[in-house]
Amino acid sequence: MAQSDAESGRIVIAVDLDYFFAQCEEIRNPDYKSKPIVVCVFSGRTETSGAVSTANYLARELGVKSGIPIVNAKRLLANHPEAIFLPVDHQYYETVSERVMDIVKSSSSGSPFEQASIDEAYLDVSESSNGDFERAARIAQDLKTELKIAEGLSATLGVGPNKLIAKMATDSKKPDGFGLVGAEEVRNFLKDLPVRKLIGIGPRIEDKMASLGIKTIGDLADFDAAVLSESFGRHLGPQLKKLAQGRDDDPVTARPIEQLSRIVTLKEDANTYSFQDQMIPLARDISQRLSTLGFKCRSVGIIAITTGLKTKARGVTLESPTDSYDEISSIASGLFEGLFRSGNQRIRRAGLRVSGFDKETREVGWARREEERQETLSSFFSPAVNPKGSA
Ligand code: TTP
Ligand code: MG
Repeated sequence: MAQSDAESGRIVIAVDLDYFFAQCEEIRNPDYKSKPIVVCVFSGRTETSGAVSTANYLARELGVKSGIPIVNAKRLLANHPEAIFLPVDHQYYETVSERVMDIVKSSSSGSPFEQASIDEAYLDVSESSNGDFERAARIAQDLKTELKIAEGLSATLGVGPNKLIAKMATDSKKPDGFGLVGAEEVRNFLKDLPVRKLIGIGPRIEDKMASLGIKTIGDLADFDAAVLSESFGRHLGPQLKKLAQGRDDDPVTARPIEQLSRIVTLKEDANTYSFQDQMIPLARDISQRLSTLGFKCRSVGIIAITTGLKTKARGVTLESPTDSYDEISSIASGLFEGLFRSGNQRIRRAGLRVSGFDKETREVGWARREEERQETLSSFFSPAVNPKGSA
């Protein structure tokens, strides 16, 4: 039989930054702190078409949340002329995220670290805390303080016997909070929560659960396994029951970085390579990041998104790997010039991408889930580009 979490003695810390994109905007402009801030993915069709990416807690108190149409958010904030609507600035949030993740990673020397999204990470501190939840709590509290001092950012942290419980402890204390659920407290912590609060249960599963009379996570944990398998399938049924019992053996896994990319919206649409000045900071940033990571890349590519929202990607493979700004920059220039020579293109967004990191350095790298991060940024690439593909 599998070991229970109490027996395995695992301790995991979950970190999730509060209202991340909106908080980044507040750091850049402290006047925003006293106002409702709504960060938007404008689709460009009309002035208000698109969806809310996130909002600060002042705006959330007035009903604004991730995913709602911008027009609805405007309606909710109609009586708040001080409210500010801003477009997403991924480039900036990525840079803040990278600094935050470096702090998280180094907060517990050598502990397994996993970045789960742009603003979310896990540390397995079983060893560094010597299996002691109080010590783990101190590591987490110190990290929370450090993020505040170093970056001015508020985060919520959770400690638990696995990733699921650490994450749910975090969710229960948002924002600017700290939650600890010891291995022996898992059942009590979960039992009265609505099933919807269990990570992985969305509205559809919730409805089906309701039709079976399952309202709380405790109901699900005790529910007949055979009926669950019949209703949700032989894989999902038992999995849901296991999660409801607070059991999760998913390890905190460092994942290698496969690629790094940066992209910007051009000051003006371009049909020649007239935006070299806007590519300079991107190339600098990538070169700096490569050198911080101790990486060199074998492939350098460009990404261009046309005014018709088509994505064009081009790239070259180098004989000897590089992290040099000059080299990346001049390759990118050549690729953009070639792109414009090859046809009549009108470009709205442009970016650089490097990949093909040396195997050796990749394995010992900072284990950033770069691809997944990019995928969470829904508007970063159009679906036409496969971020895993070579440029
Ligand atoms: P979350 O951590 O889910 O949300 P959050 O940080 O804004 O708020 P909190 O953690 O305090 O509840 O997501 C991180 C960022 O991802 C978020 O700031 C913006 C982006 N995001 C979207 O663009 N669309 C979405 O639907 C969600 C949920 C997040
Ligand atoms: Mg967050």
